[in-house]
Amino acid sequence: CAQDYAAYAAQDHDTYRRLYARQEALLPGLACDEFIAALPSLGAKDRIPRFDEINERLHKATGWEIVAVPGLIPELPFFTLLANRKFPVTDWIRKPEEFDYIVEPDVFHDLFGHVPMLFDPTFADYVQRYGQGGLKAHDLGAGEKLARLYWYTVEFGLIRQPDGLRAYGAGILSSVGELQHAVRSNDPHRLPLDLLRAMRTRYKIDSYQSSYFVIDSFAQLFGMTAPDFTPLYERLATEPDIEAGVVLPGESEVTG
Ligand code: HBI
Ligand code: FE
Repeated sequence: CAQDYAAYAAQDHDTYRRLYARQEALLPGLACDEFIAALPSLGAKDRIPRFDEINERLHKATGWEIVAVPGLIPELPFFTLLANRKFPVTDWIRKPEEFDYIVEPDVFHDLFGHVPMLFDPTFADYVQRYGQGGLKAHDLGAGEKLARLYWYTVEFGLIRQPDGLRAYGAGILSSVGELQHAVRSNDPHRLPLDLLRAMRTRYKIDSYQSSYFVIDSFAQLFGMTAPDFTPLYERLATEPDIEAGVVLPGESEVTG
């Protein structure tokens, strides 16, 4: 669908402005450098930006564009959009009473959380390759396994920078509380990203994560996903799922 800009009430623009201001203040030392560098590319801070204004900049940067959707869409159209360098962005914003938390992604989660990272060429290539892999996974009935990889990278991924751990996942970057929890707290377990381990690991959608996976660079993330996943899916079919928060014997945690 197209973004119905006239449908936004003054209150909606004010909600966006308040969410943006609060979240932007939390980023230093917690959000990865690429995210902080790209955030201004969203344009307006004091109102919900026009998607076509963002698309002019985004398409120039990495050939991606955002498309308005009414909310979560089925797996197949989702993967198809990503494979074509189109990112679905929910076009409505949460109500003031949902200011601190909303389960389903709204325009703030999608724009503030996801879109800045799509300005990074390597990460943008990873997301397209993820979409292409999703189409294959869908045919193999492995969509749920691959959804976990999306969850533990695009939504809740951490990256190790020379100056320490930082967040690149949209679910962390668009959340007030989870930004500190994911990057600083001693409670969650942080493991080096391994494709099989991540795709075996279950996740919860309505609480802070108890497991996070850490990469060393977006080039590493892109490189890991080059091979065909079919042999991985075959192995996954024989290995039991792992509950979030569990560290298996012999696993070494990432400390930062
Ligand atoms: N739909 N709009 C939207 N945004 C998402 O992030 C999304 C989706 N549908 C499915 C989905 N994500 C995940 O299940 C993917 O991992 C498949
Ligand atoms: Fe998301």
